[in-house]
Amino acid sequence: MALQRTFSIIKPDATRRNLTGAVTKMLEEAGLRVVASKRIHMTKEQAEGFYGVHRERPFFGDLVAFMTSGPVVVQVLEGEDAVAKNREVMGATNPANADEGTIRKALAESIEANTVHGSDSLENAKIEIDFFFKPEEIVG
Ligand code: YYY
Ligand code: MG
Repeated sequence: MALQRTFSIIKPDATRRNLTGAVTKMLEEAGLRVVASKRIHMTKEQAEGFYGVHRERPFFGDLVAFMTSGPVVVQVLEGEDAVAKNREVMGATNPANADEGTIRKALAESIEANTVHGSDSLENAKIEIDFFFKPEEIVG
């Protein structure tokens, strides 16, 4: 076990439905600590850059449109094995396949409007945290 930091986004479907507290509660109950948080409205350029690995995928345009359709809350989460723990509490990408007790099972609307983002590796967590946060914005 190791203390890690990971990156999370509470997506526009959740901010629209006033679920930022509900999502954060589930993250905290999973043992994750919010050590940085800010509400932003992503620009098209930010969303395209952030999801650059998906640029060639058929859903890329829709994904960028969705992520810029309303405010999001970007967060840094800290905890033991935070990367894997966050992926576990998020649930599967498609809420139809998500396990009971996960955020996406409980709250997501669709495979696109799936409520949360979470880094998929420690390496990507560092890259994604640096994409949105300055070091002094993270208070552990
Ligand atoms: O990491 P995770 O968010 O669970 O899934 P990814 O495969 O990285 O895809 C990123 C994002 O793209 C996903 O959360 C929703 C969207 N998406 C989609 O709209 N349709 C797909 N078939 C796959 C992904
Ligand atoms: Mg992903």
